[in-house]
Amino acid sequence: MAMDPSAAAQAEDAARRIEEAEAFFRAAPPLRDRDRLAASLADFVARHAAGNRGVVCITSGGTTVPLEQRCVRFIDNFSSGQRGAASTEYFLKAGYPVIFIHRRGSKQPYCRFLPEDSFLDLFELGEDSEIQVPQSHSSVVKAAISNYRKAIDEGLLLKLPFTTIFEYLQLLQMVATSMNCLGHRGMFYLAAAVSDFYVPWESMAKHKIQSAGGPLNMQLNQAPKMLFILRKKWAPSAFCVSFKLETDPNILLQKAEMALKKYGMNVVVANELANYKDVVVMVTSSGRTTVSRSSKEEDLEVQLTDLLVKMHSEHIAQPNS
Ligand code: PAZ
Repeated sequence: MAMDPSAAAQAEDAARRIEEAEAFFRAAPPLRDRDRLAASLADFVARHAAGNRGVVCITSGGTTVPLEQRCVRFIDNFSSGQRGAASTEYFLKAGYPVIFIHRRGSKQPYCRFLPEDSFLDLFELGEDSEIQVPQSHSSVVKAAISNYRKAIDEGLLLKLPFTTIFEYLQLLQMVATSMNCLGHRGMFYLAAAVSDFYVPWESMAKHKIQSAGGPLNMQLNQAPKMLFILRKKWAPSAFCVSFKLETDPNILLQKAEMALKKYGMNVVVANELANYKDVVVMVTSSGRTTVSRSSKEEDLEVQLTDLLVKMHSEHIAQPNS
């Protein structure tokens, strides 16, 4: 029987995207420590596969795009990891085990309120040179230590670091294929800011690019759209939440709707650079929900994660809806 032409075009498009993704992975420099990371991931997923709770993979922070194989220079983006780190805390609070794929050096769960530029201000030397935490910081430090230790000791938090786009996408593939066994109980919360463009490893300069040759002309390739592969191949039953950031408010919602349909996401969280900490719009197939920060003291992620936990419970309860 002949295939409907639009279904044939879709199948062709899917095959092309999958081939592009596979070519990306074949050419990428191998992930350092892959076996050790894979073993801790397999152990984490196996432990939580036995329960009946959801498990969430959160991605956080920006990917770099190296310009040289022995990298001196790279392209980066603004993402601080604040959203991913805050959301990790709230998902843990809601009882979710969390796999936290994060940019090295970005914001970390429970450390968001510790001073960064004057870390040593957290400590002082006592009379016998013992280290003390001044009274003014002690409650923040105690809360950070106890919440973090609890998450680690109870085996609820697995942290996987990346720097480059190559590491990020390999980790995402590894986590998504491992989480596939969780079916509808798996959730992806993809808050990382992933570069749309990159220099393929095989065409990248090996050594530091020299300035003697005059101005630098460089062509960047488009990064393969891994959301599509995540949904189609790696973890088709999972609950997928992606984020869309724009600077132009006139195109934001339209782009979010497009991502929802094109990549088969359950939710696309649309945010604008000018106010992304204060307001986001959750776009789903049944409409749009605006989520705003209720006060300067409360993280927007409190409400956002709360709504997503409810939607994920429905996804688990009614897998075919
Ligand atoms: O990491 P952060 O808290 O500084 O920023 C979060 C964010 C704006 C990067 C995130 O909400 C987001 O929109 N991520 C996806 C960006 C994109 O690729 O469109």
